[in-house]
Amino acid sequence: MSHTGIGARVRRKEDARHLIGRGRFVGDIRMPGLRDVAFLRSTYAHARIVAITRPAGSEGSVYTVDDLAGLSPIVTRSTIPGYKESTHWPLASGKVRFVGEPVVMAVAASRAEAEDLCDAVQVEFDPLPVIASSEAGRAPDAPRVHEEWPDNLFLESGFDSGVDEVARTAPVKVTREYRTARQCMHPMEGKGVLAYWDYQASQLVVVTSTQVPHMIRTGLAECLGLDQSRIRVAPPDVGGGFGYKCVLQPEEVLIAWLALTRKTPFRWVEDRREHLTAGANTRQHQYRVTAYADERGRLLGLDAEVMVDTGAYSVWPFTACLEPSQIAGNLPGPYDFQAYRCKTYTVATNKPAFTPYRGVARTGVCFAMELTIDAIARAVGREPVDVRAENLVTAGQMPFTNVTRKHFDSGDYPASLQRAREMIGMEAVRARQGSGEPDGRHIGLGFATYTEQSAHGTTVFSSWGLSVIPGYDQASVKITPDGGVEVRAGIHTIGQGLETTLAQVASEILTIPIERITVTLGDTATTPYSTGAYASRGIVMSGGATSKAAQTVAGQVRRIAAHLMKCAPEEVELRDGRIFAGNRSIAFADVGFAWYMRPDLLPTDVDSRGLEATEAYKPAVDSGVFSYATHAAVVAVDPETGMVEILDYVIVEDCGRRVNPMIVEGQAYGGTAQGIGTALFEESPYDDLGQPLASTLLDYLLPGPTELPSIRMDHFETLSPYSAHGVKGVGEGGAIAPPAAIVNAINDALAPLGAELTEVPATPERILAAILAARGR
Ligand code: MCN
Ligand code: SMO
Repeated sequence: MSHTGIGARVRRKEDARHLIGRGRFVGDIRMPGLRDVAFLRSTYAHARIVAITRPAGSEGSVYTVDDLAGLSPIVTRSTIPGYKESTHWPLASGKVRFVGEPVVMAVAASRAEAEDLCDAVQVEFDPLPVIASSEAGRAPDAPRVHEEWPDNLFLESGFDSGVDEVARTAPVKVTREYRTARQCMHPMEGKGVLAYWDYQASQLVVVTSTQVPHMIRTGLAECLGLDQSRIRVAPPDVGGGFGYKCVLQPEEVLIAWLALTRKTPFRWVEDRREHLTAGANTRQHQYRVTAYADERGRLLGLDAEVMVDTGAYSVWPFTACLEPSQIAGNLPGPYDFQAYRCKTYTVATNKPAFTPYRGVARTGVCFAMELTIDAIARAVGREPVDVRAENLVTAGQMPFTNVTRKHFDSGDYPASLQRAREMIGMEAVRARQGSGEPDGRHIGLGFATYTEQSAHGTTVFSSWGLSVIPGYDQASVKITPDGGVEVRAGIHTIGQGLETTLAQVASEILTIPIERITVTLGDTATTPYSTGAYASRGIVMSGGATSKAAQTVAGQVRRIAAHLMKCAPEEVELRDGRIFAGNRSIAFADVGFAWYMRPDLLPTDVDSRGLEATEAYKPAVDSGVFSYATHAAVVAVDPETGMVEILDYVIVEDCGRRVNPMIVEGQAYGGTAQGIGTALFEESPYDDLGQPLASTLLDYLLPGPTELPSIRMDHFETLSPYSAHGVKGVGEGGAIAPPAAIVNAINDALAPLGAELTEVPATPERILAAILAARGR
């Protein structure tokens, strides 16, 4: 029998339906009486709503905020002192705060008719001055995004272990300003939600494309004023989430409210334009970083000031401050230094709310830190890879607690850098640079090393001010009467492969092949509580809970099997999908039969739960486990056109024990593709009036196969001492390093011209501007 447990490179169970078009997404659902919803959205970034005029006879089809009887606004709380809450009415109340904010909701038999209804509504706006950037938001006399606030800051916060001493004494000082562009995330399936009233269960059923079904139920219950037991969140297939779908969306609240009050089914499915101009915004950071080092480039300290343009509203449940908190905590990266100060400003602006996106703050943090390491290397005249190697936390220091109390559990960071250096062939690249390119392009080499914290525990969430997120997870495992297995977990499958890998974990313990294991995820009515799929926590948390539940069930099986085979439970061994005692064996079905059909065959002290168990996994250490990787890129830059070509790209990653190596590779490839988008292409610019300038995929450039290099990959497997089976999360890692590795490579290529880039995406325009600026110096 083939091994389908941990480490097996098995094909994904979910692909069996997805590859033949049998996935079932919100948009696929057919239901009698289903009505579609469209939104009239604000065309102004900041304006008072003077009047809304509906077409005659549209009562019951066109809604404004005044019609939302019984609904409470989304208010995201935080325990961090000084944090300001935003009151987010799902339909604008009194004024609009960003272009794309829903003002009117229309329902009709089809989306097209609902859009026509929206077109027939007249809204009179009285424009207000617009806060279109972090700088504008922080200006002394800036108008207020939320008039009841004294300023435009959700929070002013940071970390300070003292840098004054090193600032005075350090021989090398490097200061840079970095910017990462505002972006959207573009899962293949946009956000979508369908809701209906289930008369039989007397429940509101919300079929929503989400990463966090159990949390969405809590959020909806708060807004609707309904008991959580009266709400069932039953997510269907989710065509990618990437962070966008781990927050409560206003549209989700509105569709649920419609279904609750009208008791008929309603649906909204985001279109691409809504995603680009009204949905999630992410990534935009601005840094001012001063690094202090010795003559060899050994880091002595870091002083940073960071602004994050978090848009108008604080997302539920993570708040607008998640990203800045993570920036302050993660900026020191995988490096060992003690003097650190980071001041963060979470600025409210007239833009859509800022949501987490694969990598969360760490993509920007890695960009700022890794470019700073290269800048130090240039300042001291050494190879960046050597300066990097000498600053990394070493294997001998593990477990290592850094300046911001991140507790790195295991791994060999310098070895991943060394391996990447070998794979990319650094010496050959340097030789090639020396001889020059026949086509006049410049070759450059760049590295980036990062850590990926996953499976954070409760105290980490509470340190970010979040009280609704327990840092643990549960899963259930059950043997069916015929000897198959059912796994249930409240985390959801969003494309990342958990339907397969949780089956693999159960298979590892019970030895039953995954073909006989069904995995049910996400539905709040049928799965135990989970906070959901985000922060690369799935395999550590839900995998850990599945492992524990499977072990409990294995014990139950052993007890019954021992009784049936007249031996001691310790003599019973589970192997190859059967149950052995010495050279005798019985099937799992025999044990199933005994428990379910023949109580007379059971031992008297049998576990009354039978052949099933729900167990919880709580991280052994609250700061979780840390994956890490080094990415290396070789690029060619054309100084005449500013065009960049990625000639080579390698990844050396370590996520502990790989449950499914093929899925891990897929995660790293996919994440890296998104990271390359951040590095070179993707940008949602806004003008001074807060108008989004990228409203189609002609303006917003997503990388496709032709833009992506073929990526070479190697893996280390340093088992975490803190997690079940030594696993560490990997879902976000790929997206963290590419902007840093690629721009370091671009800067290496531009070094002979004296030009340096400090902003992504590294568009031809920006590269040419950097070259021209260097010429002018
Ligand atoms: N895995 C493994 N062995 C490991 C680590 C992980 O086999 N040592 C597998 C897991 O079993 C799982 C996948 O890799 O199938 C990712 O696991 P994990 O890192 O635990 O992440 P989560 O399950 O919590 O998924 C969320 C994570 C995040 S936060 C984002 S953002 C992201 C990502 O996953 N969104 C994705 N990957 C995505 N992949 C797809 N296709 N779609 C998304 O929306
Ligand atoms: S951005 Mo991932 O959902 O943590």
